[in-house]
Amino acid sequence: MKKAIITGITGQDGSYLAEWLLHHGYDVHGIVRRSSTENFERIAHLEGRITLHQADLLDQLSIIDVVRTVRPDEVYNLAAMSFVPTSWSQPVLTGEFTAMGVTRVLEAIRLLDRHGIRFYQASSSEMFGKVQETPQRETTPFYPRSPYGVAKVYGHWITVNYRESYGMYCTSGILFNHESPRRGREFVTRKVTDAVARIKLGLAQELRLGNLDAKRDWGFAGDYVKAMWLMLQQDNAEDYVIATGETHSVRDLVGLAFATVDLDWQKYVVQDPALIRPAEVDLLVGDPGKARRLLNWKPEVGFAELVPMMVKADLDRLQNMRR
Ligand code: NDP
Ligand code: GDR
Repeated sequence: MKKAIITGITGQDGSYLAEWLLHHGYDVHGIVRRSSTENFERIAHLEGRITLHQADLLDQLSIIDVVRTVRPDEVYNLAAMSFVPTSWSQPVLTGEFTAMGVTRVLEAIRLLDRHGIRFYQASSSEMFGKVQETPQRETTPFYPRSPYGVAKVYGHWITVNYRESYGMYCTSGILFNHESPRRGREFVTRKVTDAVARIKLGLAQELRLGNLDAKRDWGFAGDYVKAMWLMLQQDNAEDYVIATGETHSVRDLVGLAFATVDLDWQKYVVQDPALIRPAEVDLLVGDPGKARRLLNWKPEVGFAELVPMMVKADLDRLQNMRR
């Protein structure tokens, strides 16, 4: 039985990846950080089927300890400070988690079993930032626009460097935005679908947003975790762009979400200058051609299904809470 460690198992992607690995017969271990209030909502349904270990990306020895205890075949490094606006208010901490945290996990693997453990790094389309080419592919130069994006560029290159320096099986998945009903409510898709459901049920009157013109390549998290796993099942470790190849504006997203419940978005959306970012990523659209060719991966859920799926999930959740 293969063993895997997932850092960030309590996050959106961690929960879907844990399900996917269990489905493939893995012994699944997750790293969780100590907190006075447990935050295991996304993995509650997996209780008894996964093993959790306390460790922190800020603490080198705690990571070494978990890797030594579990002796995994694969490590998926999904833990990060992942919300872009917070990276301006906490740039140092973001660098510690999102950049240096990667080195700490790689060092644990290098020390304990550099040729036996395969490593996946959660890189991001935010690294393309002020895009130098459209669509963005594996060879497109990076130009990050936030402390988060800068930290992810470090994480990407240190992953490439450990592959090249030590011959370790290290891959970096450059994933474009991916969403689901389990997405954190601060991210724009979920913020919108949650607000649409509240407005529809009479629980809220307006939705405050920032830049409506930004464009993103939005996919479904359940599809994207399959690509992470596929990247670790190849003969050679390589880096891949994972995207749908389609882009939509925040305005399109809002229009579709409100239309799903037969409401006119213009009556409810208020633009709030406080939500405009110091530097914006205007347009992202990925070219998933390499992943299609080498991994035989393609997304199953498109934008037109994703947004109504999320609106419906929020409506169901809020209605159940009222019962
Ligand atoms: P989430 O924000 O939902 O989850 C982040 C996870 O990281 C949580 O489990 C969190 O734990 C954990 N974490 C944060 N800091 C630490 C730490 N110091 N030690 C241990 N664990 C920590 O992110 P997603 O699931 O959406 O994303 C997963 C990864 O993929 C992230 O690295 C993100 O940057 C990257 N990514 C995401 C994309 C997306 O569109 N979703 C696109 C491209 C990249 P806790 O519950 O304790 O907060
Ligand atoms: P992003 O996702 O920054 O792309 O990072 P987010 O959903 O936060 O923003 C997408 C775009 O929407 C615009 N926007 C708003 N965003 C938020 N959060 N809230 C608002 O009210 C709002 N109004 C407009 C933003 O300006 C932006 O242009 C996500 C994260 O998951 C990262 O961890 C990941 O690496 C990238 O996706 C790929």
